[in-house]
Amino acid sequence: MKHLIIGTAGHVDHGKSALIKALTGIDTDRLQEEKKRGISIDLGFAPFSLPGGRLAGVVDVPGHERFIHNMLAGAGRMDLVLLVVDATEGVMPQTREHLQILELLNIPRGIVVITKIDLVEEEWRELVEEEVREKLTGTFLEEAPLCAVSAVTGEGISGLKQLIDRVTGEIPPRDTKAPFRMPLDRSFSSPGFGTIVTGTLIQGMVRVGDTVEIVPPGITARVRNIQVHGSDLPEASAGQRVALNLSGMEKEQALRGAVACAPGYYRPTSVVDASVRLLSDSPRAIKNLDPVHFYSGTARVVARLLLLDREELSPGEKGFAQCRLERPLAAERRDRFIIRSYSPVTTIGGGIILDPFPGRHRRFRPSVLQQLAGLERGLGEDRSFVLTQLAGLKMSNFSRLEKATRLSASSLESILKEMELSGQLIKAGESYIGYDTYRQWAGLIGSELERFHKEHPLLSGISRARLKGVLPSSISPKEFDLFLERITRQGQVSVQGDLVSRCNFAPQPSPGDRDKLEQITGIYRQAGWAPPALQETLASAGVESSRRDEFETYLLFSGELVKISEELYFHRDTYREAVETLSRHFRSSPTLTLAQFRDITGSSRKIIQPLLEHFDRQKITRRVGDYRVAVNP
Ligand SMILES: Nc1nc2c(ncn2[C@@H]2O[C@H](COP(=O)(O)OP(=O)(O)O)[C@@H](O)[C@H]2O)c(=O)[nH]1
Ligand SMILES: [Mg+2]
Repeated sequence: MKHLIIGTAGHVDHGKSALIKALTGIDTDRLQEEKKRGISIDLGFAPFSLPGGRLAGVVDVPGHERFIHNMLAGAGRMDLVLLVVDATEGVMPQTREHLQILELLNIPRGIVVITKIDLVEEEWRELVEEEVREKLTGTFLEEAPLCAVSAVTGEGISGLKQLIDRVTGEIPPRDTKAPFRMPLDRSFSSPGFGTIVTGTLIQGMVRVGDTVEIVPPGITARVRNIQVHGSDLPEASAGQRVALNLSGMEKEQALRGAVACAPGYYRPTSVVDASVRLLSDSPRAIKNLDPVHFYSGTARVVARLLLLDREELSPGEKGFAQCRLERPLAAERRDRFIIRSYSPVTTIGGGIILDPFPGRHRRFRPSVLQQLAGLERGLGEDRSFVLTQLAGLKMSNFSRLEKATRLSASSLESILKEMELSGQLIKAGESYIGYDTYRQWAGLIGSELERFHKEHPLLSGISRARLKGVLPSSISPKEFDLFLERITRQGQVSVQGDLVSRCNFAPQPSPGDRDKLEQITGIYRQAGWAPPALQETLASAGVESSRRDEFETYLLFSGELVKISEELYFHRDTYREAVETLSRHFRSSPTLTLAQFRDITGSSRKIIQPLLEHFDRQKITRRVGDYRVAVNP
């Protein structure tokens, strides 16, 4: 079932409320004061059964300029607007202001309704229609259908109903799978029921028993009951006018301007980056940090605009601004807002939120402006937006991306899948990386490996921790491992335990290195049981100090030398001789003392003690008091 919201707009007394009464039978002027003064002050609501059988929610807005803030609270999320013009008066100031607001809020479609035709002659009516058409040229209603009616005689009303039915039939359904979101326009308490909040459900669904969060302030409450146009329902979905009976909160905790939403969906924000446009007939320019009234959803706050790309924003211009809000509100990328001058209060422009959680910016920073331009380009398109967010996060798992993009899990999932298939992003384990980041990182890793292998041709690889140092430090070791695993599959690198190398790399001593290596092993072979200190030997063979670790690693890795202790290295022949001597001894005797082994080998205590300790560590021997026994006789 598709639900939709129809709203009114137009100058005060042009017959909006009377029209809604003629269409729906409901008097939307519900406040006592409204009845007494005969004008609409606040929003009025009515259910509207369309001829085709669907039920629409109608939001009737006040026209009087003093109550534009109430009009704004209702106008935000209409599917269709009825722009009402009195046939006796034609287009008036609030007709124009409402039209500008509707345009800034990007209301998708409308019908122009000329009312009170019972009061004018046919000829006059045609003149008014012509005038209205002319004034709508260049606006979103330029091509809108136009209809003339009388709420008093009923003329034209049934034709208008048919027209509304036809136009709304073309409206695409709202996203009911997205997280629940409902800007509140009223809250009151009703004896015996507690707190009741009302609003237009703009996305998702809500069910009795759900926990919802009210932001701001960010408190949760349980939905005890749901009403849509006076009937109790078990659930409500996007496009409906909804009243929620909430348990666990006071009405003062849920004021107009707050949003009821799925818990955790919003964090209130008091700074947003936006693209801001001033109306070409705005009576004034905005200077940097000028205070303005800022209207978003049903919220209204005072904001100061930090103009990021110009000294001042002149009528007709568009620019980037960081809006610093006096009070926090719930905001989302793509939300439209209206700005009105601080005093006197008139509508001067509006904009689109590009980033609801920006960092602090300096003005005129090319990098900031570039980023905002990217966000703006991505507004109509979720894929590029996801990519921009991913580029900012570098590498991210699903839930972090979900938070950053505020897309519903289901739509994010399908976008990620599509982009993975088209190669725009790479999946590494459970993490996602934009393809550009991936390529950049793979390049960094590749050139680091080249550099390392060239500098240390004797080493079989670089340690993971050292290699990770070439990538941004924000990456966790786990993410780095996932990334490595992913590029390993690509066949560029290979990983052996802790060591990473270019694929198919094997240590390859240069002829010069080979000479030095032979010289060193020669010295050790000759020295036998009285080996020299390694560092000195390396130095005497001409190994520069920066490469001594590398030579040592290679000599040990290739098995030419065996490390007995930090200070003691044997040539492999001497080591084999030591192991053979040891096993020969144990064949004839179950125990061995240090002195015995020293005498058999003709070596010194300085050598034998570390050697036996080495055998203990290798689990070849085991120490028992003053002597040793074989672990595996
Ligand atoms: N004769 C006549 N009067 C109308 C018609 N529609 C509204 N009115 C009168 O115009 C006045 C303002 O109407 P209302 O609906 O309150 O205007 P709103 O401020 O736009 O909501 C009221 O006195 C209505 O009775 C109409 O079609 N014909
Ligand atoms: Mg009214």
